Amino acid sequence: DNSRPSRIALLGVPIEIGASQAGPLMGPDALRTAGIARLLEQLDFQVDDHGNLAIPAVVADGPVPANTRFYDEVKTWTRALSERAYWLAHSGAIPIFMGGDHSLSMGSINGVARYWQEKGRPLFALWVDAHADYNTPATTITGNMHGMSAAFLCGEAGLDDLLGGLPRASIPPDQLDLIGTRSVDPLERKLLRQRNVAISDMRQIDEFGVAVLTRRVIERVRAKNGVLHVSFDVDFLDPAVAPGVGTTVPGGATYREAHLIMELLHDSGLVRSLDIVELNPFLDERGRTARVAVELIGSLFGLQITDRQTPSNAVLPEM
Ligand code: 5AB
Ligand code: MN
Ligand code: MN
Ligand code: MN
Repeated sequence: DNSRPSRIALLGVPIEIGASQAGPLMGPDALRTAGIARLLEQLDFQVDDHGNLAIPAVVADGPVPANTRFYDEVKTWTRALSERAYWLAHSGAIPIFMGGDHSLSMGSINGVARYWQEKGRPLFALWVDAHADYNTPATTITGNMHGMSAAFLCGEAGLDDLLGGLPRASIPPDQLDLIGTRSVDPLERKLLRQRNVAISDMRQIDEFGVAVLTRRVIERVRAKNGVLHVSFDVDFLDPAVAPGVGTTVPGGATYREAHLIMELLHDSGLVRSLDIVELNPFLDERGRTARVAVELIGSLFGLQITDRQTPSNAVLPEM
């Protein structure tokens, strides 16, 4: 059914070994301090904060692919989070996974995808990020696994053992949409081309605006009666707006562009889960980036400038 869930489940995922710089570990608490739960409650959601995910002791119990840093650690997080994400989705709440670095999406989206697979509704993922995160062990330059999560999600080879015995629900590359892209590695770019992944890069945002590009995504999800997972990497934003990230890339989205994407996604009624990742409070300036992230989540969940319905070109509310 299409009725919008009224409950939100917050889960902190303090993983940072997937990134190159320490700090994302503090992300979940910075989002809490910036008032994420309070804001969502004001928007009439029942909010349950499930605290931070903890993992069992990391054991080196299998083959480690070349060019993967902290593989066994990421594997342990991925398995624990996939299981947890599955059950949170199953509970009927909208899970928000508070990172932590972007390698957490290997677990979060996998678990959520398993749930929707059982429900028979296709899951689409919108990757809001300066980067494509479509590296594999064969294409990566750095070996950092936060640059591999979208590729893992689409079933690319090279990380097959990451989930062990857990079911691997992959989404086909044509159900992945990248937006905000402006930094892609050479071999990664080739792979994206081969898979024909839809990319709304910064050049397209400049030319067409985020509204047109976001509606295109929404229409695609609707056409297949799908649901949408949003994977929001804070480095999507311009570093002037969001300095608290480890991998800043110039030429990012403005504050309003980011809000408009969130507002349109809210109006679509299609979003059923969210990652908010790569916030690095250690690099932030007086909590600015954490605050911006929480404000954007507000827009994604219905915070409006006025209480009037936006007319004209807007996506029609779901029936
Ligand atoms: B992020 C880079 N492509 O693979 C790599 O912040 C950067 O989750 C990845 O988007 C950035 O290491 C990962 C150079
Ligand atoms: Mn990312
Ligand atoms: Mn990024
Ligand atoms: Mn990053």
